[in-house]
Amino acid sequence: MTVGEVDAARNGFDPHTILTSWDTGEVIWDGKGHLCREFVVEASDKDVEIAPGIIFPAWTYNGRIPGPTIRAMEGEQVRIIFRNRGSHPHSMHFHGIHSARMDGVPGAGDVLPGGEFVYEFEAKPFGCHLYHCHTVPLKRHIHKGLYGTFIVDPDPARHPEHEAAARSRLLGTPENRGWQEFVMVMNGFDTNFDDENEVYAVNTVAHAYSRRPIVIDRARPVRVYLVNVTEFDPLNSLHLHGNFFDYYDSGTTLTPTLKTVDIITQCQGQRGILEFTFKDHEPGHYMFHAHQSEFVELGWMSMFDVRGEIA
Ligand SMILES: [Cu+2]
Repeated sequence: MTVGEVDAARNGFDPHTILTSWDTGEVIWDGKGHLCREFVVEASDKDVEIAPGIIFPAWTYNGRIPGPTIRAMEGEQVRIIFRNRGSHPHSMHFHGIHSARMDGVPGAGDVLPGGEFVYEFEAKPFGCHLYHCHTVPLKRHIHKGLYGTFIVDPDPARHPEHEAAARSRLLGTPENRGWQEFVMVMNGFDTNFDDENEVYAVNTVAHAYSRRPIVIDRARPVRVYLVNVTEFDPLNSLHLHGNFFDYYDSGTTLTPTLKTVDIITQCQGQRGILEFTFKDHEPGHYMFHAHQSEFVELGWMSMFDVRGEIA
């Protein structure tokens, strides 16, 4: 494992906080008589400590990697005010259903340094999505840290056949509060610019969740929004120890697309939702990590600290 501590205060963010931080924006009137959920995102250059003593010259959304976890409900109008305070042109390209004008690609929402663009679209389809910079050269712009998770919660009223599942996914409901939800972005960092990663992580800081395990209440189920943005390697993966989970590919269904698996493999840009429980397990430290051993040694090793009384 890495030796020493990463200075979260200097980074301005802590991977443990990122796990459960949702940016739900602000609900405003859009000026045309409709309600709209508005977010503000700024790109900036920033040095980020990704492992003890290893400083990466990053580009960030809102000063953190991954950027804010933007969360809205299916059908809501979403407006993202994007300001580029960085030294290079950038954009926000959302995975979702929207018009070409709002796609955040060269010629449609890429923003020069000092500029601003407002992306506006309906939040759909429900699921676990992502956003990232789509300015060329793409692999450099993404890998520098310009990516984040975009969660669209299902609207239970639209899914009467799976209303209970939809309510459990919808932030703010009592059913949702029964769950322990975490966002995990699998990423890597090429510190010497040779097109290979020297450091791997979930939510940026190598070994953050093995040095300080994620505390789990065994009585409550766990839901992980898992996104792979790792550049330069074709695949990344998550393997859970001592347990199995159900998986919802892209999160766009309310019934699992894979049942009872203990590894999920994702290409870059792939993502999905994992659901599992430790209710019948004894308390203890349960590992989860990439099943590529190289990634494990270079930072992608994590631990759940399952707590609770045994009946
Ligand atoms: Cu960019």
